[in-house]
Amino acid sequence: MAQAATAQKPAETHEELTDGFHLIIDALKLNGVKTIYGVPGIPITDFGRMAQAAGIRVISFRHEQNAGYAASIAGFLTKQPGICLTVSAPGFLNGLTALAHATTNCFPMILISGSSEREIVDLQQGDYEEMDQLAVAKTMCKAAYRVLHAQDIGIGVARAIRAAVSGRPGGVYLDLPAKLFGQVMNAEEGRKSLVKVIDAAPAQIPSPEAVKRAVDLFKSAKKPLIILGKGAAYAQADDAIKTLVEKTGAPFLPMSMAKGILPDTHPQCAGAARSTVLKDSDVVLMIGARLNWLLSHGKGKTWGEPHSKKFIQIDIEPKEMDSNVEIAAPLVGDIGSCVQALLDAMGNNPPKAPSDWIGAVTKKKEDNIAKMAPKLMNNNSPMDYYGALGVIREAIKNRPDAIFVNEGANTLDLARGVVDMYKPRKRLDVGTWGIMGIGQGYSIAAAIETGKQVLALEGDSAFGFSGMEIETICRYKLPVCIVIFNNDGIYRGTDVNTGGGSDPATTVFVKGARYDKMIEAFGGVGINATSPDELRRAVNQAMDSGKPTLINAVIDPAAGSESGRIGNLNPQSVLKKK
Ligand code: ADP
Ligand code: TZD
Ligand code: MG
Repeated sequence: MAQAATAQKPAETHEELTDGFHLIIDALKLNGVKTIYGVPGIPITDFGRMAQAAGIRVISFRHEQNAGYAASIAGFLTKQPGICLTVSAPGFLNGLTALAHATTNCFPMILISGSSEREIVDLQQGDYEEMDQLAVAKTMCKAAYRVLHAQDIGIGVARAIRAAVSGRPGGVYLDLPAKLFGQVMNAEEGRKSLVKVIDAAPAQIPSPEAVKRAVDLFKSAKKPLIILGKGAAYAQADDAIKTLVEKTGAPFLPMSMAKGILPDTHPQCAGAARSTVLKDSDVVLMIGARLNWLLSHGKGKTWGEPHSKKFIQIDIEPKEMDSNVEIAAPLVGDIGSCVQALLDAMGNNPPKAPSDWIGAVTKKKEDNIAKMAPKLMNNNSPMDYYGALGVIREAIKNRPDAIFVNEGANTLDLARGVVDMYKPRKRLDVGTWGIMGIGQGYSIAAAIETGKQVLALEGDSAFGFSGMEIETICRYKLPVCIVIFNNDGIYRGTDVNTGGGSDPATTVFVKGARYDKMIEAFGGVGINATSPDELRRAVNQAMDSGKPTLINAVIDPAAGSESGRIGNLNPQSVLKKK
């Protein structure tokens, strides 16, 4: 509120004035916004400067997409909307992928873009960076608003915040035309026009009938399974979830970003017996996870005999129920309230998972873990994925507070299985779309929002999507250690161009590239690691020092498989086989 400008009108009125710039900053600060991620330029350069001067941390990126990913994951980590700020048309479009990504992943985020003059845009008269941004954004987010008058800034910001975090969280677009920033109004009127959002994401209590239905069904289970999704991680209901899991004794399966709500080393964790629990369970309680492609839509071979199981689903979004298969016991509400309601209804007599089922799952899991163990201990050079992942796994075990960012194909799928997480919201990855490019944006936001060390494990292709942001990491001196699993390409570095021309295959990169040299250009630490022992030393050095570090981990170019673990999703040409 101290931001109201003190500019004075001509002497006779002495009216205290404020303007759009200050009102937007005041509205954001009033609602607890501490950080803005963005890229400056017309018409928001001065806005960024003034926000910084007013005590908001303004992190300047090299590309809006990465700033957008940073904002999206800030939203996931904090339950407050992450803010991304861009210029008009091209900057806005660069941020839009991240806005859509936030919406798809149910992360609260607000993309704020400056835009050009409405009168010119609407008559298509060719303004500087002209585009009807509001119309474009609408299809990609939960809500989209434009503010035309300074006196509406308070309401505009409040609506954007509430839309982003209430119900199922998602991306919101806020369009701010250039003229708005300079609009002047009476400072006192301006202060009164601001809105502090009260109870932005109200608890949503499930109905007692729905709770009873869910408990009765869960009690009938002979082979219960609890699936935790990233909605459960987002909800920050960690204690209630842990109590529910432990009281029922049921095996639990964490989806990728739900790893660590309970430790992966927990006796009930069925991560290493995934196929078995999906196939053989009879009642499945889903907490903040969707039956989308990541769970084979709840049907097919993965899930065993047709109609062999019943689902209980906890979700804040009523439309999620029956989206892929019938949900026998829908529990609509927020996860904290729903899990607590289940606990209350179970009281001192919770259903206990039968011991033969627990025994079968535990046996399967121990067999799989034992099979994997020797692979992770090899010291081959060049490294295969397992030898290198053994080192990463150990690094997170030794530093369970570190945030682990992960993208790639093999580098993602194998790491997900191997690297145990011990605490909630420590694993951040490609999410619902399997999107490449989140690496540096996520790392930057994770370091800034949590103050913790970040370990980012990225395929050489994945890294390339946001590689330039290593300059941002060095500029802000962030404790980020990037490990690139460099196998000379996408999935593998050994493909050849079967057409026989001189162009390389479409999936390979320059052989023996030294990504570690790139960060040296910005004063960071670059290390080349050719064996697990070297990689271990390098990771320890980086994480002890907290200095921006990029480790080029040389992986055998032949070690990976096409599309990692999801090669089956590639369409096949019948003609190819002729
Ligand atoms: P995963 O990819 O880990 O399986 P999804 O992103 O598919 O997870 O699912 C997350 C689900 O969690 C979404 O359907 C979303 O509506 C839901 N969700 C998010 N936050 C909450 C909350 N606080 N309470 C209830 N459901 C939530
Ligand atoms: N573009 C975007 C935005 N997201 C994508 N998922 C892809 C393209 C396609 N893609 C994948 O699904 S994984 C991947 C691409 C390009 C890169 C895999 O190579 P990598 O990992 O070097 O990162 P591995 O270890 O070599 O498999
Ligand atoms: Mg690769």
